[in-house]
Amino acid sequence: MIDKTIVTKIEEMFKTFQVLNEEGQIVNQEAMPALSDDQLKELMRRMVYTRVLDQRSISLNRQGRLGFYAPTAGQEASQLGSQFALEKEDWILPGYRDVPQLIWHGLPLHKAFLFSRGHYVGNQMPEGVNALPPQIIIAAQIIQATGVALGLKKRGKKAVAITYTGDGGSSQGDFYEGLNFAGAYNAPAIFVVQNNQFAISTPVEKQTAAKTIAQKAIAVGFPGIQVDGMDILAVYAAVKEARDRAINGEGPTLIETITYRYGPHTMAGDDPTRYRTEELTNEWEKKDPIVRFRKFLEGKGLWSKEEEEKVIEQAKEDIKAAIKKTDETPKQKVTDLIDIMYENLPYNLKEQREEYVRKESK
Ligand SMILES: Cc1ncc(C[n+]2csc(CCOP(=O)(O)OP(=O)(O)O)c2C)c(N)n1
Ligand SMILES: [Mg+2]
Repeated sequence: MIDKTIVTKIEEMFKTFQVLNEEGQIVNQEAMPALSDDQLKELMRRMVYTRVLDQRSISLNRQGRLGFYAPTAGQEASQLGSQFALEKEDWILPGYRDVPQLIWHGLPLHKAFLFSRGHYVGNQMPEGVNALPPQIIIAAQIIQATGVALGLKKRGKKAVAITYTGDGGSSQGDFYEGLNFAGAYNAPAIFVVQNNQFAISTPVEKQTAAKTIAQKAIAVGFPGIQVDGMDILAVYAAVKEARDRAINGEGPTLIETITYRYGPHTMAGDDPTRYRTEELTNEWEKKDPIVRFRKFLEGKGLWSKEEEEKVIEQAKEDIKAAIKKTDETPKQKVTDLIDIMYENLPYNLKEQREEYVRKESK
């Protein structure tokens, strides 16, 4: 009666999709995305730039010049390859670690720093930057992405909503609800689960009995794919196809990117050596997205040490200027928080506002 092999049969269908292997060789020519040399270089430029941003953000945090920060090193291919497949009109609903995608979608660097400091200006997207602020509540953005996608569909826009969560996020009720609703209403949504092997200290093996997270799409009636998340070409190709599907009315896609974060969960004080071995991290460093893409580009004569140096210098310069701008932004006041939340103030807040206007003018 109950076919016990059904699960393994389905799981066997979920093979990790790869285009570029660890040695920087194309292993799947058919799936090689049609990117120009300039676009390939741009992918590299963005990964190098983002790695520098991560290193600088960590030291700025340690100096007390930034606040909340979730390190991104290791996840560049997953984050930037997926964003590169989007168009300006697409909407991003990020999680707290997904600041790089926002930056390449148009969020100015100083605003990313203000977000880190908990300043409301960091959560205000400039006009034309289609994104929500990074979500801290795990997987809440999944439901919201389905809603945004349905809104785009209703308005007849040729655009998608893409959202990101982690392996841990895939255990939340919101995850299943959001996916199911998107499937039921054929929403133009892309759900990316960045499986970086851990939810803070919990390993993915403890997260679910399923062998892949990608297969969870089957239960809600749309396709899922597991992608080598250290391979920027594979991530790009998968998201590009998912986007094409979505805008052609073919509905949502679930994409699991297999990746790893080199750093701690956040800068708030977890110690990864207490839940991960050094050997494991070393293994993942061999899969590094920048190292393999550098090999690939060098093989094509498209990249040099000098070029990389230039990107690093540019990133450092931009970060310096952005931190200056962050410091120059007026401190947020209590009245700001009241003013940005309401169009019409309830009476009790009116009273509080008046009180704070008095205090702040002293
Ligand atoms: C609803 C909810 N529960 C718990 C937390 C605390 N929390 C913050 S990050 C995190 C782990 C998330 O891991 P994962 O989804 O794998 O994402 P990663 O941090 O690895 O990118 C938890 C439990 C939260 N922010 N929201
Ligand atoms: Mg995780």
